[in-house]
Amino acid sequence: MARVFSGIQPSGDLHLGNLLGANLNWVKMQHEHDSIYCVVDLHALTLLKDPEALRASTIQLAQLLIAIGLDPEQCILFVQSQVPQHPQLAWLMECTVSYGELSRMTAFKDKSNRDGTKFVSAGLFTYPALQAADILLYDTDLVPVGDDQRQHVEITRDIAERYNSRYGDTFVVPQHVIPEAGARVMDLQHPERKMSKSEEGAGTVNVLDDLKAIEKKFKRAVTDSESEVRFDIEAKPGVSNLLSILAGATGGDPATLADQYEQYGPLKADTAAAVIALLEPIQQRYKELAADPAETERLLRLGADKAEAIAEGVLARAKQNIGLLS
Ligand code: ATP
Ligand code: LTN
Repeated sequence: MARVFSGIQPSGDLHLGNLLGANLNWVKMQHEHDSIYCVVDLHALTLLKDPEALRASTIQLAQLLIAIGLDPEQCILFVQSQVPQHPQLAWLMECTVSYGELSRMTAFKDKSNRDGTKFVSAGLFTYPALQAADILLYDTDLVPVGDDQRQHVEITRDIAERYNSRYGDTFVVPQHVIPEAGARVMDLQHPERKMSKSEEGAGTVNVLDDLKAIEKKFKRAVTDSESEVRFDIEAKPGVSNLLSILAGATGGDPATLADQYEQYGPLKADTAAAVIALLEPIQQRYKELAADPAETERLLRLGADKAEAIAEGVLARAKQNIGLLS
């Protein structure tokens, strides 16, 4: 059975992009493969955080993932900092990746240049080494992510191949899994940029948003001055984004769905309705889980123990091959 691994940062509110780009695939894959999912709190430290807010976001994100459908009996769900092998292997990864390779990462360039980023931590720069450690620690075959993570999975493959050729066969070389619809959900107000946790506003649809507010956000979504409904990301980014969201939420194909609409109004209304139908039961389940954080913490601790049992063996192999004492 294939091994699946993916991670998500507790860096802000979970949004529709996360859901359609990654998390719904996680739910599906837990039934088909041997799946491990991680709330990557160490990655969230790359941008300055309030300690209490970080702790609360970590628990909340785990509860949201369970509410979406991750089942701790079907997959391993854990928090990165509770498995010490992650930062340990990350050092070996940092010594296997080059400064030049890390300098080419678009996520680093974007985040370090963003307005309001006063302090660019070294961790933001070496972030992909920790991500490579996350993935390689579990002999991972498949990494379900959104399109923006393509480059980070590529660099993980390069690191694994380099390590294997320098020190002998050590790591499985993983592949990304990117969904056909919803891999790149764009901001509803700025359809030229991706919906993002760190750029909230009227263009971001959060999983816990009030359902009426979601309807409004879709009604006000930016389209264009033509009136033709057509799937064409270059020429019609706003309309194409709505079609992708509708397809991602209903399991259809954006270009085929376009044929069913002649006007923007009904497309917006149907997309809002599909998203609300997707989110309403998630919000219900989340409310129940949120009432018992101690139970979530217990489940996460069990997950961390299961993850560590696997990570321990892979780290020992990596240390042995590179010449460290056991
Ligand atoms: P940040 O803005 O802080 O970088 P984020 O919203 O990009 O956060 P991450 O924790 O970095 O969220 O990503 C979690 C998963 O969600 C990743 O697999 C990522 O590819 C996916 N993802 C994030 N944003 C989108 C989006 N707009 N469309 C599709 N997938 C997305
Ligand atoms: N960098 C990713 C989060 C992440 C991840 C991972 C994804 C950290 N470790 C391992 C897949 C596999 C992000 O920002 N979305």
